[in-house]
Amino acid sequence: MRLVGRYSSPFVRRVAVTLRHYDMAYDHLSVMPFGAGKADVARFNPIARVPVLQLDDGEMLCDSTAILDHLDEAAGPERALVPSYGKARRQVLALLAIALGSNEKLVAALYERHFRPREIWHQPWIEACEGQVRDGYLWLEAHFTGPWFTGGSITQADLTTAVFWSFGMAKRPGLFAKLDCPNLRALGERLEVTPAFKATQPEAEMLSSQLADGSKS
Ligand SMILES: N[C@@H](CCC(=O)N[C@@H](CS)C(=O)NCC(=O)O)C(=O)O
Repeated sequence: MRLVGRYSSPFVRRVAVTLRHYDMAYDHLSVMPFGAGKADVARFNPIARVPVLQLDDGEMLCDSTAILDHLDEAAGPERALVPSYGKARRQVLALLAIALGSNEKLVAALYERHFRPREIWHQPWIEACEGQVRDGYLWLEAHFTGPWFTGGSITQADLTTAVFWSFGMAKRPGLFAKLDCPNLRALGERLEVTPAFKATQPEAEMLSSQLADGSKS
């Protein structure tokens, strides 16, 4: 298998930590879907987005949720990080919907800062997106059971939220440091020291330096 995309993308990284959690071997093609890398990514995905997982027979899976669904199936129902059916499945999917939505709103606000000249940043849009980010993480915090999100077993809600939390702390430390989310902070710290997370540290990337000025507050 070949994973396309850089670990600096939280969507790519949640796939990578899951592959490692399942002990599934993969090659990593570390390319960015912007600038010079865009044409490389378009070889794997017609709309040049990451992540893509290319299977050994050449089949391409696009979008982290579709990729993780395949990995769960390959891992089998006993090990799957999203339970196969029933209330347990709905519970994990409900948590993932809010984690994914919150991260997408964070990315939308980051893109506003990155892709538009500072003079025409639309501050009300940035604030609306970041308000949704805040509400999403506070909801997740309130729904954390412990020791893992849904109780005694680790699920995809844990891996994904930890990846997204670290991404938010790196990109918008001013916003994330103010969030009253001790459970999510502890979850992130706990998982970041595991082999799967250590082996998938985000690369330094161009967006960081270009965003740094406006995104630290
Ligand atoms: N829903 C997608 C989101 C993937 C996504 O937003 N990827 C970003 C990198 S973090 C990307 O490829 N951006 C380039 C673009 O949207 O043109 C997933 O879960 O995989």
